[in-house]
Amino acid sequence: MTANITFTIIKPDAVQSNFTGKIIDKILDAGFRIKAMKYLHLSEKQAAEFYEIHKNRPFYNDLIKYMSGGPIVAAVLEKENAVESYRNLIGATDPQKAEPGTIRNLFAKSIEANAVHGSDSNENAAIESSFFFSKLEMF
Ligand code: IDP
Ligand code: MG
Repeated sequence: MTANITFTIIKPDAVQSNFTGKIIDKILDAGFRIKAMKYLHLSEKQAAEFYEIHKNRPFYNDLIKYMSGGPIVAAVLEKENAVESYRNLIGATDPQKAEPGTIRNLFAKSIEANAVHGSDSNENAAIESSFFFSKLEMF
């Protein structure tokens, strides 16, 4: 099987808590290669656009405020079976339900402030990566 990509964000709560380095270590230890990475602060408008697929969910407005509330780290990651492998590494959306040792189990604060994003499909990994990075920025 050839390597493919997933997209991640180290979310504002985790950056604020200085977990960025520890989370990147977990990602590299799990065998992912970083294809692109940047540190940035989303506007509310940009966060709303990124999470547009959730616009009908009750937590949407809070999610936009939270995701634009502080700086984040966005990255494109490469590994065999990247999407599923990364979802396994980060654990369940709700950190109370995340397996011990997963990134959300170790670093998340709540179901909303849950430390990291991970794409849910190859299609969304491509859409999300190109939201943050041009082709020239992905090596
Ligand atoms: P995922 O990040 O595990 O794929 P999604 O269902 O796609 O979870 O939700 C996107 C993000 O929205 C979550 O990572 C979390 O930050 C937030 N979220 C999800 N469910 C809830 C909730 O019930 N209350 C508050 N925030 C939520
Ligand atoms: Mg999701």
